[in-house]
Amino acid sequence: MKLILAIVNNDDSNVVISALTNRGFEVTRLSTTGGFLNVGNTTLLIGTEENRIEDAKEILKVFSSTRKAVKSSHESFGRGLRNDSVAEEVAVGGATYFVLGVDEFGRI
Ligand code: 2BA
Repeated sequence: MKLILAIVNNDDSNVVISALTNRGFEVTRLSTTGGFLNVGNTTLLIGTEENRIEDAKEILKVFSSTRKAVKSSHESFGRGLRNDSVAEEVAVGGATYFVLGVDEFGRI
């Protein structure tokens, strides 16, 4: 048994979750916030057998888009945009994932 943690864009989350559940995966969604951009994203918990990891990754790949996001400088947070604020463009996504081993899984 493995646990996939997958971080996806909020805009992709519904379609990714539908695709996963249609293929028989069990999914829990968490509302999360990225530490760098400080904007909301979605973290999926997907418990699955090891032989289905590649299937799940393929679905994440197909249904998660890469997009550009703009990060303004830390100096401007809470004070509105200033003339000397530096905006930085970063590429976000598709999905960032981790695969963890699971010692035990059960329902009681
Ligand atoms: P954020 O932390 O808000 O990061 C958004 C995007 O900003 C990242 O996209 C990356 O392109 C860029 N970025 C992040 N940290 C950076 C840094 N120190 N310097 C320059 N650019 C940076 P993604 O890599 O696609 O990540 C999307 C979201 O996935 C992240 O949102 C975070 O919530 C999560 N994530 C990514 N890598 C992670 C990791 N190693 N551990 C935990 N969460 C991670």
